[in-house]
Amino acid sequence: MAEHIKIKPYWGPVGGWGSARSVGAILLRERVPIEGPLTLLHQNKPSGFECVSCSYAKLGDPHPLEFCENGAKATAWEITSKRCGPEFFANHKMRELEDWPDHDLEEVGRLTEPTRYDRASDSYRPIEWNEAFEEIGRALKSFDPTSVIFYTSGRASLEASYMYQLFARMYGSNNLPDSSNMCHESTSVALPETIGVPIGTVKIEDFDHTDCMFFFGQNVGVNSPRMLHQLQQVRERGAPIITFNPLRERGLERFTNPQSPVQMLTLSETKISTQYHQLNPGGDLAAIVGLCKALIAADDKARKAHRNERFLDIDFIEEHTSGYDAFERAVRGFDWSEIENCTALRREEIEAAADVYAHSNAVIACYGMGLTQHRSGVLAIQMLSNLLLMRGNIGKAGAGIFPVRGHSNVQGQRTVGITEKPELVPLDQLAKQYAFDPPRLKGLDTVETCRSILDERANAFVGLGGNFIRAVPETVAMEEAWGKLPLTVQILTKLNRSAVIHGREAFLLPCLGRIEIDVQATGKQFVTVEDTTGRFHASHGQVKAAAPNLCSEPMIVAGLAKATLKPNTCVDWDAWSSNYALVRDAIADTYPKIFADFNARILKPRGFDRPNPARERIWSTKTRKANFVAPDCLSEDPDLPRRKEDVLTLITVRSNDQFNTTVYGYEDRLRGIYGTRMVVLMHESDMERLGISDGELVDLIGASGDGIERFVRGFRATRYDVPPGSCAGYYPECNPLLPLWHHAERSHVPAAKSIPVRLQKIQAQVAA
Ligand SMILES: Nc1nc2c(c(=O)[nH]1)N[C@H]1C(S)=C(S)[C@@H](COP(=O)(O)OP(=O)(O)OC[C@H]3O[C@@H](n4cnc5c(=O)[nH]c(N)nc54)[C@H](O)[C@@H]3O)O[C@H]1N2
Ligand SMILES: Nc1nc2c(c(=O)[nH]1)N[C@H]1C(S)=C(S)[C@@H](COP(=O)(O)OP(=O)(O)OC[C@H]3O[C@@H](n4cnc5c(=O)[nH]c(N)nc54)[C@H](O)[C@@H]3O)O[C@H]1N2
Ligand SMILES: [Mo]
Repeated sequence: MAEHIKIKPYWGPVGGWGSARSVGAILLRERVPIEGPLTLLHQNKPSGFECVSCSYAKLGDPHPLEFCENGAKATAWEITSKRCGPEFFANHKMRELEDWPDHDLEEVGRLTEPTRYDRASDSYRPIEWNEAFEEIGRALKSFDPTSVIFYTSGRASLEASYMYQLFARMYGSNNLPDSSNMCHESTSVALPETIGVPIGTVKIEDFDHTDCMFFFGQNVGVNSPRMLHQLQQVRERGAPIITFNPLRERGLERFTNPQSPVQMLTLSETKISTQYHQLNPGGDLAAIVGLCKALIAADDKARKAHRNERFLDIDFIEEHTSGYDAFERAVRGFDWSEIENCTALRREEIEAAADVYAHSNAVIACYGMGLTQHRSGVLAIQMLSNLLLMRGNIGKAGAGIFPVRGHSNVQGQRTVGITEKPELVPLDQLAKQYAFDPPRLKGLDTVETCRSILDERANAFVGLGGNFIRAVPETVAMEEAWGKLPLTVQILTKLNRSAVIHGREAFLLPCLGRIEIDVQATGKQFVTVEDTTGRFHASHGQVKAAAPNLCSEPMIVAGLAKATLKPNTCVDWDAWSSNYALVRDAIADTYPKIFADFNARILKPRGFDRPNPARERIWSTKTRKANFVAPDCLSEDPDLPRRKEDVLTLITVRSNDQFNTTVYGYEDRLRGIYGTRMVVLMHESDMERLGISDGELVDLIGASGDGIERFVRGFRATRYDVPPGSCAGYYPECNPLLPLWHHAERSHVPAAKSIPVRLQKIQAQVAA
């Protein structure tokens, strides 16, 4: 439970002793002091397990300790010795647990038994695995398949994910939304149109050759800390790093490598960003247009002076791209005053960044949720692609576009068929391989799933991991509708809100985590994942299962499939779940170009790469070229011009002590916020203007203008270095403020980084 609130600026670096202390503390708290450190030695090693935290790449020649503070926390959280067994449920009603914070629910420990919701006692009661499968199968058979949702959170392995999508499709549904729909779906929509691949083009080796990096809205020190090692090397070579972010994130400023004895003992640190541009939330689209505009101006000047040095890569543009002229016209058409207005940056600042870009030969542009989670997120990513294409920065060593994905296998799940978009799946091949008629109708993505639940059209929700109702927008309405769902089935490791609030019939199916040893009838199994650079790796469990009665995810999917589907001689679910190599063979048959010889190639210590034509400058687009996209507006949000004076733009962020809805603790060390997550970070000029003092408790009221009342209460206003007119709060506590319709156009990613809100003083309400 949160206690002892302390808020003070943090001036230290990311990493360093603060990080080491934090890892030690969580290992003790989860009561894994001996096993923990030993397990950490196997993290991200060829014969070890893949970290269950972020999706960052794994090195071919790993450090002795290849993990970060947050990876260590994720490991401790999974291998905790705490348990949530039948005795816990016997003593707690769901009504009571509805008031528990996210941290406390997961902190109870690992679930140990399959359970079924019992209305009389308002709690979950143990059930035999087979009975659970039979009951769920019976219910699913009674529903229209298009009214059933099969959600996936991005942690499940390639094997479990492939089986799960096949199960859903054989059942008759393409309703396969996943966490990616709230995350990098904007990337998956933007990049195929510009460079012909749905993923980034950077490999870890590129860091050795890059001579400039950009960061747009990605908080590397918190969310992909292992990348700091590469950044440190980049900085040691003298290459600049330029950051655009509304918050001054410590993890993008300075780093002390906890694995460098010299840096630790001398308290020395590496400066990460050489330029830091604190722009308005959603100002990226305009900022990147500004960068392109400055580059065009520099090139005009060079041309007029008849200098040989051009700032555009004319040969590349002519040979490899389409649409440049229209793009250039559009960029020339925007005024600097409009760009300055949207970004809150001065023209000279943007020109300074453009100047570094213009003089660098190989540039990597990294980005994260700061770009994808806006109404115009897809266009902003396409602008970044434009910027890179102008100087041929795609398909050359040391250069490329680098979306840093979230969950450790979220990219891989798409690769093996987890998607609601049937056109992205080789349905004809599946039809042939398994002699069935796959559904062709488009399935529901996350936002559409929420709508179908709100409208009471959905009959069942099956979740392969994740914490759906806590992660999605419109929390209050969603929770109410969630309780009316005829059936909820959660395959999970720990108790969370999506289990506590439950459907009329509900089952919890606890599974093994990836760090655990998974022994099946044919022996010890390993699973596979794809990292954010498109490399596949094996992951070998290291510790004893948390409880004897847990099933692996493939076993659970097989159990559900057998109980639900008509027998099909082409799929032997039992054989698959007792030997995952057979699932890998099946994946290779479905996707031969990517996975041929899967079982042999995955044994290589560094894994193997997925083909990426854009890296070879082969453009799998309609034009067979890389496409420039002409921007038609600079605004992050089409509704913005109508906003009133007292409306602030709320950014929702992650702390250094959480993994998505999993809250490890209340120490956001890097932002200096301890003991509470109920804060709203504000600029002092807004505090003054609105008459709110530092530390005062306020309510946040949704201000999207759709007439629906949305609020969260009792947040501590905290003076912080955010751009005037914006404020920041934590995800998921702020999700009740996010309207379901407020999402990126085309990708449907909820615009969680630009939520219009008003602040209301609590005294004012009392007086009224
Ligand atoms: N430890 C840890 N690691 C994680 C996660 C975690 O919760 N904890 N989550 C995982 C997942 S699923 C994901 S998707 C990733 C998320 O990792 P990130 O992509 O880093 O996502 P966020 O932390 O939500 O926000 C990123 C940054 O965007 C900035 N930002 C906000 N709005 C804007 C904007 O308009 N423009 C710009 N330029 N910047 C903006 C914020 O200040 C913040 O620094 O991390 C993954 N890794
Ligand atoms: N406002 C706002 N909302 C956001 C975001 C934001 O930045 N702001 N970010 C969005 C993003 S990027 C994402 S990815 C989503 C995240 O949404 P989800 O992926 O749905 O949520 P998580 O919090 O990662 O899920 C945590 C749960 O997963 C279960 N779990 C953990 N490990 C395993 C495992 O090995 N197997 C199984 N089966 N279950 C396991 C545990 O029970 C745990 O409670 O949230 C989105 N929502
Ligand atoms: Mo994510």
